[in-house]
Amino acid sequence: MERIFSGVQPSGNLTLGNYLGAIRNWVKLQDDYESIFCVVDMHAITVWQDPEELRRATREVAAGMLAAGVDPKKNILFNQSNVPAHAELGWVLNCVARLGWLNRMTQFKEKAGKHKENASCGLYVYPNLMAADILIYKATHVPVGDDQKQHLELARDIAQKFNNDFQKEVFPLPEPMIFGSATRVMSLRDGTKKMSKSDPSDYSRIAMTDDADTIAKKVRKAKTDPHPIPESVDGFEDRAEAKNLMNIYAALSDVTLADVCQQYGGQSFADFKKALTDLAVEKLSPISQEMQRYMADPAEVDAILKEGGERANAIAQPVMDEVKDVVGFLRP
Ligand code: AQP
Repeated sequence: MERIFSGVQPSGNLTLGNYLGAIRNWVKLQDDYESIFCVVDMHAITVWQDPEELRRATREVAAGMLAAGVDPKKNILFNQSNVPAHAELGWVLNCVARLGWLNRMTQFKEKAGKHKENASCGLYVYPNLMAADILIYKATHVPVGDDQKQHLELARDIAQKFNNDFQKEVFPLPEPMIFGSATRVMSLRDGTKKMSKSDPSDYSRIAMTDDADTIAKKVRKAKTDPHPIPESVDGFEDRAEAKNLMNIYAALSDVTLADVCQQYGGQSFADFKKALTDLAVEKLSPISQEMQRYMADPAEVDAILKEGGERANAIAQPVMDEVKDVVGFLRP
């Protein structure tokens, strides 16, 4: 059976972007693939995280995955720092990846911004650790949002260079899986920026834990434009915010953007926003209620993560041993 690896950082509250771009798709794939889902806490500390908040967010991201329908019996669900082989392989891959490759990564440029001298070294080599996350399980497929496509291509380059350098087919080249009409959910305040957990503005995102009133307020305040809703997908030129809201609607209702244009074309955004609010509340409330139930019982979440970590470790450790042998590390 082919194997999936994917992860989410506990770097804040889970967003609708994380749900539509990643977690929702995992649930659809879990019957057809052997799946390994990870709360990537080591990635989260590439920018400052308050330790208590990091622990809370780690449980919350796990709760979000469980509440969305990830089955911890069928799949492996764990937190990254609990399986040491991620860091071990990450170091080896730091020595395989080339500086020139990392210099092209747009996420580093966006996250480090104008102060890149002050960014952590971890933020810079983050894509190498992400490659290790995938390759340590010899995963064949990686379901991600569109924002992670470049990092996935890098993971393939790293796998290929490792195999070439050592003349051994150790790693399969992982395939990205990017689905649906919401592969990149954009900020509600700026349709050119992606919706992000770490955006300073709370109104830029819908969090998975938002209640109905908060969702309504955020959708009402979401930026649009004075024009009516276009009747076809050709009518979105220079209308990034309009397109984003309609894409979200399409994804939540499992129809195409063209269908939404047909349904709401010519109407005002005020009416459409009401419909979008109702739909978002209908789809997200059951998940957020279930998340709250898990968050009220941290011992249950911890037990799931612990068991998942043991199962992940059982796959990762032999691969790490293989890598050590191939690289020439003595295992006395
Ligand atoms: N806006 C988005 N639209 C579609 N997919 C998205 N993903 C994230 N944002 C969107 C997908 O969610 C998965 C987990 O992402 P991550 O937590 O590893 O990191 P990220 O992509 O950097 O997400 P955030 O929310 O923007 O986190 P911060 O603010 O900490 O950087 C990935 O599959 C990603 O594609």
